[in-house]
Amino acid sequence: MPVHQPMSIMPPAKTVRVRLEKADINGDGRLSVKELKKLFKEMGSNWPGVRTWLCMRNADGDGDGEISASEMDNLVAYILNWTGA
Ligand SMILES: [Ca+2]
Ligand SMILES: [Ca+2]
Repeated sequence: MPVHQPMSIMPPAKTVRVRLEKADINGDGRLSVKELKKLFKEMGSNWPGVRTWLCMRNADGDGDGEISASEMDNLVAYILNWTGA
């Protein structure tokens, strides 16, 4: 059993969603730039700021700078598309 398992294999959508829900630190049901960035850092991303920016560009449908519950599906789909990144 490996002691440390990096995010080299893309997790299923459900796992991604659970992680995103846990990333909502202030519990308002929305993911802010700050909360997303922290999550990507924890996931071991080399460029959490860039990742966050790309996520916002792709998933933040109404452009208010936060991922709401209805935009979460877009974000999950986008993250699952990162295969190999
Ligand atoms: Ca939040
Ligand atoms: Ca939004």
